[in-house]
Amino acid sequence: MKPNRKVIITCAITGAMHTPTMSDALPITPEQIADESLKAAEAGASIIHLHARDPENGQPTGDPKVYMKFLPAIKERTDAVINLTTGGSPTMTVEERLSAAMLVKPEMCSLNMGSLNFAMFPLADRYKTWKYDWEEEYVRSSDDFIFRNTFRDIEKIMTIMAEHGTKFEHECYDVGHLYNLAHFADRGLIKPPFFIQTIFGILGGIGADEENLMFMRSTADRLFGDDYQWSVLAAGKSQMPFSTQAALMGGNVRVGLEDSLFIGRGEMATSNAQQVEKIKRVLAEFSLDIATPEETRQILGLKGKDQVGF
Ligand code: KMH
Ligand code: ZN
Repeated sequence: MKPNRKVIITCAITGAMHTPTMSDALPITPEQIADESLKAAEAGASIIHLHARDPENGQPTGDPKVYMKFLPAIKERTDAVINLTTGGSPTMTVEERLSAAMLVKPEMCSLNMGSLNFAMFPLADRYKTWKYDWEEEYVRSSDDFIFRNTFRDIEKIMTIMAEHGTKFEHECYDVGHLYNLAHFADRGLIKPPFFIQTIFGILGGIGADEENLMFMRSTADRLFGDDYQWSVLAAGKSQMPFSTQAALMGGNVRVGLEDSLFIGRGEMATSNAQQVEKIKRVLAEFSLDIATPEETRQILGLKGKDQVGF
């Protein structure tokens, strides 16, 4: 891993796995998504990872028109790097997942590095009533969901987005996904430096155990040497402990309501910015400085805010 003195904080604002019933803080409308993004950026996040939701009912959508209701407002009011999902949601085809990113040509987008079971159905039993009709079935049906990211899918997203100069947040949910990235690098389809997001604690992916943190890190070191920046996200209650450990090991961190709705044990987060502020406080305790958006662009070799398509 390339040693990096400044810590890049990514904030994933809303995602597609949590549903409106699960937290009143989860942003749904374009106004809420823009507002949460700006506050997270002000709090210290230099990358904002974004999904879109139907403003009427919070259902995840890949519709570029919905993205365009909040992206320009975010771009206008912050220098933070905008990173669009290409993972979308369980109900979307790969084409739907890619359509907004193809249109807006962001500085960064996610690229999920392998197929896996991706489940949140155990959460369903926590709720007796739901805010919207679609939610319960959406959560429960994840016991039969395969998050499809075949080699062909990955190559397609990689090739199309690279033509737009977009760099990737390589989402690696298990150790094989690191080898998949190495495969594409060996074929010369993608060039370093890589921004590797190792992900822990998704039901279907590698568990949030410390040994796995070390294992993913040492495997990435073996495969990519100094040619990558390492970032860590962990789902739910592991979010802050894993971010802290990653930062102490020289890595970067991702927080945000996409990955965890909590701020402490049993305590719901009230905003994305609250999680950014918390990890920033932790980093400060260890004299770790955070990267500004410009420093982040430089570290990751991004094309620049003025080169996007929106
Ligand atoms: N929800 C995260 C665990 C994507 O947007 O492409 C992974 C993610 C996927 O952020
Ligand atoms: Zn995402």
